[in-house]
Amino acid sequence: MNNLEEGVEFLPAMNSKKMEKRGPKRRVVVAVVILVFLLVSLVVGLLVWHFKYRNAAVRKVFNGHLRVLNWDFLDAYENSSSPEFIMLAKKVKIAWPLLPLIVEPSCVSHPIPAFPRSEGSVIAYYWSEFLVPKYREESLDQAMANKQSLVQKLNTRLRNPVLKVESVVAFPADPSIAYSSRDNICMFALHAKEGEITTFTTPGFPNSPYPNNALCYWTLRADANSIISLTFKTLELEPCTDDSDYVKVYNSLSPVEPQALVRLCGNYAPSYNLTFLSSQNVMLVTLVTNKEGRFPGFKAEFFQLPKMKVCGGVLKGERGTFTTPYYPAHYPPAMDCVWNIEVPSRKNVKVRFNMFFVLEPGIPVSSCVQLCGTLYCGERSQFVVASTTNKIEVRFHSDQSYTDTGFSAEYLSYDSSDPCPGQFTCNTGRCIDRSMRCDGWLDCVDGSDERSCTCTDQQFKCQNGWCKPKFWVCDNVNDCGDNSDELQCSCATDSFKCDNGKCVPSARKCDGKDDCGDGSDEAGLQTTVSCKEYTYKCRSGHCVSKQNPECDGEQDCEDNSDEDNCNCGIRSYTKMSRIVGGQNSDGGEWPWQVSLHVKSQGHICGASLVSESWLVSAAHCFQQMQGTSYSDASLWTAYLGLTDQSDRSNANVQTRKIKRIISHPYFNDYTYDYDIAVMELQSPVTFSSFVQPICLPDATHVFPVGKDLWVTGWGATTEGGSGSSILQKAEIRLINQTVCNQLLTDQLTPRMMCVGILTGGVDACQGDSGGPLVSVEASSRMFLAGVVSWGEGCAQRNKPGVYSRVTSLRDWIQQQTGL
Ligand SMILES: *[C@@H]1O[C@H](CO)[C@@H](O)[C@H](O)[C@H]1NC(C)=O
Ligand SMILES: *[C@@H]1O[C@H](CO)[C@@H](O)[C@H](O)[C@H]1NC(C)=O
Ligand SMILES: *[C@@H]1O[C@H](CO)[C@@H](O)[C@H](O)[C@H]1NC(C)=O
Ligand SMILES: [Ca+2]
Ligand SMILES: [Ca+2]
Ligand SMILES: [Ca+2]
Repeated sequence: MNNLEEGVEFLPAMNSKKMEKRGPKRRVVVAVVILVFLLVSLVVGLLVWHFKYRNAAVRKVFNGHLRVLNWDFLDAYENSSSPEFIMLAKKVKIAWPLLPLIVEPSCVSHPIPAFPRSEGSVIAYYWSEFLVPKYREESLDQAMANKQSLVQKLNTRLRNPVLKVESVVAFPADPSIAYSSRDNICMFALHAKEGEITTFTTPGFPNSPYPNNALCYWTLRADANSIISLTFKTLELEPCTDDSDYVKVYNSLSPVEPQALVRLCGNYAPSYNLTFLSSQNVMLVTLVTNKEGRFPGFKAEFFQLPKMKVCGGVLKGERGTFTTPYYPAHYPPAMDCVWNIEVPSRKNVKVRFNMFFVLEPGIPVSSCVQLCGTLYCGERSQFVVASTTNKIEVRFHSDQSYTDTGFSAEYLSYDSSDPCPGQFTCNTGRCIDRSMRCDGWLDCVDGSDERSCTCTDQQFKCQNGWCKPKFWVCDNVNDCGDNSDELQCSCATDSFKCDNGKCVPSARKCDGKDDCGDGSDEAGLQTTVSCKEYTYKCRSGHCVSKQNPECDGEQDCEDNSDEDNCNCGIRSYTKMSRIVGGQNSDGGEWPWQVSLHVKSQGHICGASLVSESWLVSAAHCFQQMQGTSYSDASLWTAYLGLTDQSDRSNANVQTRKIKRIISHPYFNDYTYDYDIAVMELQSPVTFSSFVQPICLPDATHVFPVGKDLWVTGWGATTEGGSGSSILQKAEIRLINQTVCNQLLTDQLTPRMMCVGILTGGVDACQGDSGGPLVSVEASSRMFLAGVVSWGEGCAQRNKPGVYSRVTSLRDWIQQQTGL
């Protein structure tokens, strides 16, 4: 009880200088900061309850605010020892005890300061605790949720007519804050200074990790009629799990879930937008940490902005753009915007959303965009909404909690008789390239580009009439929708399908003999088995039957050698930017990607970093061509940590000369068989968030047909062709070797593998010769599955791409590099 007064505090909404300017007549908005404990109550009832129900008591914590009318602000309220402050604090405390339920004034003291909201009134933020008998818990929840009756109860209780309470809001407190006991509590109160940026950090940042078992608060305030823009410049917390450390930001001074803006954990790539806007002149930032871990924490800055008067507006003309407020920052909560768009009267109008992120984590979507009577919510790829008149209205609503980065849109006028000149018009109004019609991919969201098609030689006709590229037949993925592309490949009912596609009688499964030829009918039986070509061999020489045991986080070999040397295949950033859009990669997203330059020719090939000193690339990059011997190591420079080819002097980029290049001696420049090479760097690289090695799979590693893989590159090939300045990525899928070999008229060797582009939206070449094809395995660790080899250099829509199969070339890589 003795720390009670510490929890009560009154603060002005704005600094006093500003108030003077406004003149004495103007009613001043006052910030009152109150921590109310429900101490004062009906003492008799309290005692009775104490004896009767103590053991069955439930502790309930509520946060909220109440608005007090007709109260003038005094400078003395800034000082919690002043008599004026103490008097007001008493009045508010007398006003507050709501229900005769309180038993124990147990002072859990996390003072949650408060703030002003509107002209002529004072808003007090409070934190109160109740101990209620279990059977009254529900009625307490109901009472607290009923705003009307709270106000009534409060006003009848008030003896002093000067204090008139207009509204009361109560929310159950955030459980992880209210019901935890933590050793380290820290509190900081900050007020934005006009025209200045205020910086704050976690305790110890950046020299020491933030404290464990801690609860920290930063209350951020700005002048009345302002809002706050908060940006985390760096943020590195414990990786996200259910009970990991987190930072939570509230659009309030109370840590209550209905006003939470975001929960942050892990670490974020520098391009991830971590700017958040409030809807009022306050914000609360909390840090909640668990018992262990050593992580740097965050550095944040904030400043005040004038509150936006109107959102939306009238937009006229042939075309134009508009975005959610403060895009690409996280839009403020509780916003309503309306854009009325009008194009010249002879034309029709359509709106194209290029970026659309209106997502609320784990909660039914309530922040939405309304167009032509339809609601659009969540996270969407580019889409178009067309109107059949020259007008369209776009409405945007954001609710009280969890905001996102919003949308960026453009409107265009179009001719109703020819909405897509030279292109195909989807029934939704979107324009797509003519070549996308009947190509087996849904390019129109409604699939209208794939209706009424005649299948070509290269396509498979599904039973439901769709045409699909033949290479999606027998890849264990239902592409037709009716599974007809997979039916002819399944085994008879009493037989087992091996990983290599062979069918063996079910009785032969687990009989100790390898009937499939790849061991898949015997996999998972015993842990230690006799060694075969397809079994993983531990360093001790023992073999295990488990498929792909390397670096999966489980000890499979007795000597744990399957989990040695696993410092690979993991990105440093757990959250990548979503706003760069399209197929552009984010910095640090593919830290093993290498760009190989030749003096005066620029970027020629890609490669993958597999250790501090070794790269894996394609042998065909190092041939004799046009009088240049590309096998000469001194011609080449390797760029690591590079994302943008035009930004090679970026501090995250490491440059290395090449010591030697070893191409596979069996490389055949006619068939491209054995298209692999390794390169040793002059000096080792330093691993960082932008430079990390990819895992090399064991020779026995299985990448199943139908698996999703990623290919990355700047889109250049040795054959030339225009690339992209930003590193591109594409998700592709492994194709059945038999099917692919038929399509490519028997050109495949066992050192090759086939992939096809997975999604309809990708139409440009994404990979570079020599560049990586990676597979995401257990616990998001990535393995090098292939090296871009031939087939137009990379995967294209209607043609499979051919890659060197790393597992078949693994032993050679080991011999050359020792890895
Ligand atoms: C706060 O008020 C008390 C009591 O009036 C006074 O002693 C103290 O000096 C004041 N503090 C400040 C910082 O003005
Ligand atoms: C985030 O959005 C804000 C506001 O538009 C912008 O100033 C900032 O540069 C963005 N940050 C990043 C990393 O894109
Ligand atoms: C590949 O396709 C053939 C049919 O063309 C099928 O028999 C085989 O099982 C498939 N392979 C795999 C691994 O699914
Ligand atoms: Ca299509
Ligand atoms: Ca399929
Ligand atoms: Ca393992």
